[in-house]
Amino acid sequence: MTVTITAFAHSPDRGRGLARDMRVRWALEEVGQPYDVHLVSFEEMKQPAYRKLQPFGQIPAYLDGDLVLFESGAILLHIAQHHAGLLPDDQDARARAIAWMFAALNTVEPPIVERSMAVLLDGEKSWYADRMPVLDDRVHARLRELSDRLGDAEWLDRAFSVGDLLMVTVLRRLGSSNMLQHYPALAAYVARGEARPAYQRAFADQLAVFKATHKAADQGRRS
Ligand code: GTB
Repeated sequence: MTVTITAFAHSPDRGRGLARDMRVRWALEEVGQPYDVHLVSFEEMKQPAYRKLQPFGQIPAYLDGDLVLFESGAILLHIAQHHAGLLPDDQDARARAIAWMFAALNTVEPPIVERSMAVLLDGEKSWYADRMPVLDDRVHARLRELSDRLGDAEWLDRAFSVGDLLMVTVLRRLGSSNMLQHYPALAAYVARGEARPAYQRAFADQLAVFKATHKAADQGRRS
């Protein structure tokens, strides 16, 4: 059965691999599971037919035979549980890797997303200048704590796991802010994730989508 995931037909990240299909692509590449990608427009994402796959009208969704899944964390856990390579065999280590997934999604991602949404949408608001230092501080607090915990280790709990995969994709969202520069251990951690061949393949694939759709739009404008 072919696995299919959904992704933006026109990603607002312009090929930087910041949208949440990237983490699913990366996980599928890590475990060697081939997959198809169904590209969806913003309009299609909000239609009832798409909401049957993803109730909130978002990407990514994941389809494998009769199984339809949404929420990138649940999709990653499913992939990791059904293939070797992303979760340790030892039960305690497995539980800790899953705890790092939750930490990435519930503890580290929210302040990062809140800050990036403010940068993206609220620059003109009267309260923006007062609000940003608060949002910056919340992100810095998490980065400091994560960096302290990582120390000089390569990965969060010995061997690379789906917890690291998720955490790296969450930290990448800070890319253009330069905040990671204050935490050399975290910057090196992200670079180690990005250097993995599976990451490179996933990144190239999502970039190819951006280039193809960008080129088609350019040709449309010229004709
Ligand atoms: N909790 C869900 C999950 O983890 O799967 C969240 C899914 C989600 O937020 N999807 C976003 C989406 O579909 C795309 S990834 N948004 C459309 C909508 O809600 O209408 C978030 C994202 C979007 C853009 C950038 N960017 O431009 O850099 C980065 C990340």
